Amino acid sequence: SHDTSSGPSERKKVMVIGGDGYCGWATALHLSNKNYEVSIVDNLVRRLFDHQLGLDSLTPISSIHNRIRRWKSETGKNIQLYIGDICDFEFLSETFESFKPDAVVHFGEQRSAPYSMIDRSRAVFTQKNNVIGTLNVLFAIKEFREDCHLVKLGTMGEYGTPNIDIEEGYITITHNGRTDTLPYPKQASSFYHLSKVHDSNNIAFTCKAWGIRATDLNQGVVYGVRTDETEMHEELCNRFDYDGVFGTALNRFCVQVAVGHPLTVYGKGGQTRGYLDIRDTIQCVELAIANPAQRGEFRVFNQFTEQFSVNELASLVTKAGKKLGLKVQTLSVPNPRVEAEEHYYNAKHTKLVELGLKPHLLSDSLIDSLLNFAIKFEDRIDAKQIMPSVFWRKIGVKPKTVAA
Ligand code: NAD
Ligand code: USQ
Repeated sequence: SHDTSSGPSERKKVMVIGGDGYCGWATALHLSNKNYEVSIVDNLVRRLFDHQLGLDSLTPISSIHNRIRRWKSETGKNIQLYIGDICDFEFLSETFESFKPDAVVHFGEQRSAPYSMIDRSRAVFTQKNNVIGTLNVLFAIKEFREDCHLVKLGTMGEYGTPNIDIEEGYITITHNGRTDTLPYPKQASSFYHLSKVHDSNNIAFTCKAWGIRATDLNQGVVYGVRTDETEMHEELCNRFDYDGVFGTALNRFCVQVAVGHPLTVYGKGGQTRGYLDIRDTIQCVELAIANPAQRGEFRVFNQFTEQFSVNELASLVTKAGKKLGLKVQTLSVPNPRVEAEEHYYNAKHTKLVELGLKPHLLSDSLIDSLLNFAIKFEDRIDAKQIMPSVFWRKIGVKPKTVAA
């Protein structure tokens, strides 16, 4: 329906929780550029993990305060900033009462599978942070903004790798002659991925019980770094993780090629996942916000554009590296994780396309530009951080400390 009442002073208000992170920063700027009224909520814990583990982003990143000041001076647009922990309900309540969001995009979780498998205390932190944070957001919506749309970042990893096609959230099953549409079975394979399953269950329940409107974006692995907004100025540059704890497959491979490190294929390399360009992350989130779920509806979208095995990614990066005259080798690393290394994988991903997603598919040119990007920051690469340092089978209760 056409809403004639909303003039420029009644822009849709979007609260981006986790807006200082990789996906959140790019999304916050994009929505602000698209004339949404944006606030960022973040406790900066991601920057603390780097300090504690001795890691750093490939790209130099400015403080959140300088980022927001720079955005204002480049575009004239304001982003409101709330620094705090969403697990603190009093803090979260104040942000809701002050900002009054029409939509909340929730990126604010501990998102690394290896981090959640370091030791007992990190496993417990991950599930406490993620599950309680999301519960608090649900309570805040119920208490202060019951019409607010929750757009929650989930993960394709909630489904695991079943030997049948993966549907978008629900599957229709006929059992003993009766038929029902049920939540798709979840088989997560780290304490992190499991935290997302627990979140999904809590969200689904509150949609039913309280009439919350929610969209769970089961996102695949994100790659890339530049977006139209982050490239406006070097102080707006996004973070780019390549280390064995926070770095994800394709981004890591590009950095490995840049420093002449062999590509770290874990195990047999047949592990297949859905992948997407960070420019599509921001597009998908915008589409979800522009087309909100109904009251009481728990919508699930599978958010990725193409699927690749680790071996396929390694060969694409090898080809691109050779084109640039680089020597590329592949190393078969004993798999630090417990996961299927050869399996069937066919996941549906049509709902976002139906809403208008125009995917940026992985092309030679993108890998070329990512490689050149990694080469540009070669001096900042710490090769010691590349090999995996967390092993699923070795997790113990003893706190694992990082020695200098
Ligand atoms: P990130 O770690 O770069 O960003 C997360 C941000 O949330 C950080 O800035 C962190 O400080 C903040 N945060 C964490 N806990 C918080 C809390 N309790 N209170 C306030 N702020 C908090 O992660 P990302 O790569 O941008 O991922 C964002 C979301 O997208 C996550 O939920 C992740 O599970 C999901 N996701 C990411 C990928 C990927 O490949 N990066 C893929 C699929 C899904
Ligand atoms: N892998 C390698 N070599 C590497 C790094 C990874 O072979 O150097 C393999 C892993 O074993 C795994 C696959 O590549 O089979 C993907 O691993 P990843 O580290 O790129 O991604 P993952 O741990 O699944 O987590 C990332 C994000 C997480 C998000 C998830 C989406 O960190 O927040 O939820 O991607 S998904 O994979 O769809 O669950």
